[in-house]
Amino acid sequence: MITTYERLLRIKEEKGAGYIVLLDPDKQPIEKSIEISKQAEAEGADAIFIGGSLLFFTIFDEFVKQIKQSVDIPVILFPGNATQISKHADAILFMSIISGRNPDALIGQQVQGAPVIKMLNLEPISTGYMLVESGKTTSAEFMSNTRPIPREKSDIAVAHALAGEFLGMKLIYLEAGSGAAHPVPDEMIAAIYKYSSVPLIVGGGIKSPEMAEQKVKAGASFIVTGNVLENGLKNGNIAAFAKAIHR
Ligand code: 1GP
Repeated sequence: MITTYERLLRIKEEKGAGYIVLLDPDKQPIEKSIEISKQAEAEGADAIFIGGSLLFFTIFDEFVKQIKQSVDIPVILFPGNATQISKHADAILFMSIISGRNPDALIGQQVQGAPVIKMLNLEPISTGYMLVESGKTTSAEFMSNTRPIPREKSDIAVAHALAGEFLGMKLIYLEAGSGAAHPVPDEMIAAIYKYSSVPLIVGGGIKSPEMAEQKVKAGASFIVTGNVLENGLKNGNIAAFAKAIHR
């Protein structure tokens, strides 16, 4: 059977780049999240991510179960910490915040989560998570207690991405942070794309299909949006992003 990671690679292969919709369980009632998921699938999104830097939500497992029951596209966990694990997902981004120097975010939470993931038989996708400065302090930055990479320092970003690749990571996630004032700069994406062969996920502060298209042109393999849909979902919204992102 094909793994979720292989499904992601296939999406990139067939469509040039993939579009992923992020659901933060805290942001809206579960019914609304289900509605967003169904619309995402109907309008051409390729996968759903579920997670958040900090969750007040108490029925994470039930949330993931209900989203999984609502769609056929992959449902992938994007955990803020080791409590955000559910057997109902197709896979989990097994992330290390490689842009930071906080041992708990580099390996501590992973040690907490690994045995649970093993026991649940959940597919881990090794992901190097890189926070990039985005104009204001984001929840991801504050909660992870790490400093983001300066926006203008593409060379530093390239070195981190290469280190992630050489450590065997299967994805690099370039993150400006949810609700970022500025998304990850195109120049930084292009610089990493030039040197690294690992698929790049780019997210945080992407507010329009045009912006998403620019990121794909720069070298992003997957685009993630969260806030832009949660704040005002209209018919055709997701389709416009999918159209801009897909070849
Ligand atoms: C956050 O990359 C995601 O991890 C999405 O960010 O909510 O700003 O779209 P936004």
